[in-house]
Amino acid sequence: MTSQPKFIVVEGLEGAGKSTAIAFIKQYLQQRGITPVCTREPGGTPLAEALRDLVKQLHSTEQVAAETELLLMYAARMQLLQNVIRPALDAGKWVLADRHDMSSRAYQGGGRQLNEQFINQLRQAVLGELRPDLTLYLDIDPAVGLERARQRGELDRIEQEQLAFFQRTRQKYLQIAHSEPGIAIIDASQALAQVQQQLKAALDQVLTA
Ligand code: T5A
Repeated sequence: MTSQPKFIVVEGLEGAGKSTAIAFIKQYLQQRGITPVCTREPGGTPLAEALRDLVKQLHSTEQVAAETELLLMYAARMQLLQNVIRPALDAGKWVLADRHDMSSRAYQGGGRQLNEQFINQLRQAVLGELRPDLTLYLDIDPAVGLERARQRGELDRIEQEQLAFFQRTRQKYLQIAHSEPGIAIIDASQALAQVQQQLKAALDQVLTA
């Protein structure tokens, strides 16, 4: 088993099962003597959590510009990177992240159709060369995912978007997953046991790398 710390990210649309997957992965790693530092985005520090509240709440008196939304995501990400993710990796700890940069590329790049060059400039400024060792992308039909999310309670500002927004977001997720290394596509429409089998297979690759 490797002693190198790894940065593992779980991605996907609302209701894809990210929280459920994170709980499983955490336990799977702990059984192998690894206690990961768990993060979520946007959020994970007091300031970044405040930005999360701002970005998720409905603003009845003004429209949130897509560029503003993107900048808030990267502001929260910078704060989390500086205060949690980089220090953890530098200290030799594993990091298990509920969403990261791929979310901005998919939601703001795909869903909101923001300029890719603008996003890439922000990525470079905020992330530099940092990339996850493994991204587990939980792929789900947005209609199925949103129905799961709806059953859990009230939908937030982004969750209230039209289905077409989530279809564009999914397309961008898939486009990135098919064209870049280190991304495992997990069929999240399957029953939990099958999803966990897929997660194990992908994790075992980094555990033995
Ligand atoms: N955002 C975020 C951006 O636009 N840009 C960015 O850069 C970033 C970082 C964040 C919001 O911000 C946006 C995206 C989001 O809109 P969030 O709370 O982090 O919000 O993300 P959500 O996707 O809203 O989280 P959810 O809790 O809705 O989804 P999960 O975590 O994917 O799903 P989970 O595990 O809670 O499961 C949902 C339900 O499905 C069941 C679970 O038991 C649960 O009831 N379930 C299954 N049912 C059947 N079969 C399975 N295989 C199942 N797996 C789970």
